[in-house]
Amino acid sequence: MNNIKQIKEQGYVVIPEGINKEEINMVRAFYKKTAKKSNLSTLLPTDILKYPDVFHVILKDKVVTAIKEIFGRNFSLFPNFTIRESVYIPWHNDAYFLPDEVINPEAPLQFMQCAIYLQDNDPEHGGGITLIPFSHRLDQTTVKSMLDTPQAYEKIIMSKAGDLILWDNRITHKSSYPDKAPDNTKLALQWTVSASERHNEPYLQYLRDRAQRSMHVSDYLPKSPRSYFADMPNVLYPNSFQPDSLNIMKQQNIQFIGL
Ligand SMILES: O=C(O)CCC(=O)C(=O)O
Repeated sequence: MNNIKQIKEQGYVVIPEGINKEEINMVRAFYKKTAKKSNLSTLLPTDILKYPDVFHVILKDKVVTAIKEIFGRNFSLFPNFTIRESVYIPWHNDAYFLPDEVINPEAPLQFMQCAIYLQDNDPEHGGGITLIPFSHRLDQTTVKSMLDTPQAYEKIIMSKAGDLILWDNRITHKSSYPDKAPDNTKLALQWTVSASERHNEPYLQYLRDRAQRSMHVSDYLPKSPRSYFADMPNVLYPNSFQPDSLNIMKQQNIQFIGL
């Protein structure tokens, strides 16, 4: 199945080897150093921008080409790029706050969540994402009733370290929970891309609001990502971006939409 058909029908796509081993090690080393300095387990976007080798992973040709192919057009970035350590988030949906014309099951894809997990995923050790395929095309009442017996519908995405996973932000998903203690720290590089022309403002308002109040299951977890949301207004275009990053974004026609 091609990627366009796959995301339309199943709500997600896995692009194998989005990044290579060297890049995985580079991002892991950056996380370790930066998390130690900032004492945060969800890194700040402004810290990522200071280290273009890491930010440029998001701008890699292979990554950008896959996103453009799926959207069928150019896309925009929000200031919500981060690296997160060992988040384990229960079942949730990241689109229900958007207007009905974006989230209704017939609407075309407008927002995609992107994740590169820096370790393999498997049912024993976790390390990636589990989702309900096709749930982006179901109404909220149906999905809610499916969550009474999620084992009947869920799919553990058996991704390998460095794979790029893209999902329609209407899909219902959770972290893959480990049965056993993981071999190494679970890390993920995560960001959102938009092909929307009319609905970016409600998305941005949601990002602003999450700096002020708890609105998402992950806001209630012991390691709240509040400082990450509070940092987003500090990402200013073009001043927060390095000249190299601005050049790649220009060449790739990637627009940045700040708060
Ligand atoms: O990375 C994970 O474990 C879960 C990510 C997630 O649920 C999200 O980004 O909404």
